[in-house]
Amino acid sequence: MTYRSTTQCFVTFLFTAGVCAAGVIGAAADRSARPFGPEQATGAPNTPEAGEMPTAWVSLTPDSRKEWLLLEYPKAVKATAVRVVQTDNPGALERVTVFNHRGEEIEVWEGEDPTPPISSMGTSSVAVKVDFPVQRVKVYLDSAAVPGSNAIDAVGLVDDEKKIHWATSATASSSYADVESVQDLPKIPEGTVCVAHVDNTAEGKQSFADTGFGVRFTRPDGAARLVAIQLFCGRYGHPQPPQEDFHIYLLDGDWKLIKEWTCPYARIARGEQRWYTFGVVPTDVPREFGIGLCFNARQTKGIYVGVDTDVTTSHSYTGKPESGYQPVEPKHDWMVRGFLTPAQ
Ligand SMILES: [Ca+2]
Ligand SMILES: [Ca+2]
Ligand SMILES: [Ca+2]
Repeated sequence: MTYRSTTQCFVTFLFTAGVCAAGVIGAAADRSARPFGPEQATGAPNTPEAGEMPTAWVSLTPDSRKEWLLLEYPKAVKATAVRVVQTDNPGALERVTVFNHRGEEIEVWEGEDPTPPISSMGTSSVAVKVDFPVQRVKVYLDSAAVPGSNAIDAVGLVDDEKKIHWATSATASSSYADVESVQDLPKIPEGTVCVAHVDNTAEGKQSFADTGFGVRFTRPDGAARLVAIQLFCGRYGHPQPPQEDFHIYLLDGDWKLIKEWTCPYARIARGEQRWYTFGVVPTDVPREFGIGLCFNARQTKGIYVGVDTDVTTSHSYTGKPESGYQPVEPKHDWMVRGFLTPAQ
């Protein structure tokens, strides 16, 4: 699991857009674009180095599913190639399609990414052989096959005069730009129903380096939307919190990701464990749902989650959305609660 702090990226990123090669046609990079959004794949390449840079598109989750990026160009051209500029964990490109004037999708390439996964970055060029002008291109990534975020900085459309056109708009299967941070709440929101298995006393505490926490809940009758979560936890490690976020997941009954939220590590005080209440963007939940947590803990930084052994049966799991969840044993539950409101 990779972790990134949007704030940190803003601070450290040096903007180098506007440096375009001769013969390049198309839009300049959209400076109002959201970090990591599909719009970051429009315009000419503007990501100066490999890594998690906000000037490239990154999917919502690093490895949990297949992803795609659909690009629109300023005009239809006689296309000869598509160039996919990959700036983090390349090698996941598995298919490229184009669209004819009737909107039909035509596959032009499928196979092994010309840029191998061992590269830090690279441009994959695939030939286009179609007898109609091209204005839309779709690239497909087998994200799960290449660990980490498979960032795409730009996608060039090469015409029969070898001019490269850059996209002016883009949409994607998902985007890390859609991750939202949770809000600190001073108290439990009024009019909510609590879903919980645990009491107020922790008989233990747990931290995981390479996996995360999951708790299953059943939505009560009349409650529909998750609006807040509560964690009984405390931070450990260096006194200064790391400049990164931990992750909170809303999962369905099959542990598939519905929504992800981030929370800065700094919101959790070092030392003694206590309840923290966080507001989330209200989100409808299925009858059976899960709440997941992932902290990317190390010896120097981590968060202990309270363990309640005073439960009649376990509802808790270890795992991560991309690798699945396994039930805990012996009997205990992670100290996590959810708060729901009726449907609007
Ligand atoms: Ca991936
Ligand atoms: Ca870009
Ligand atoms: Ca207890």
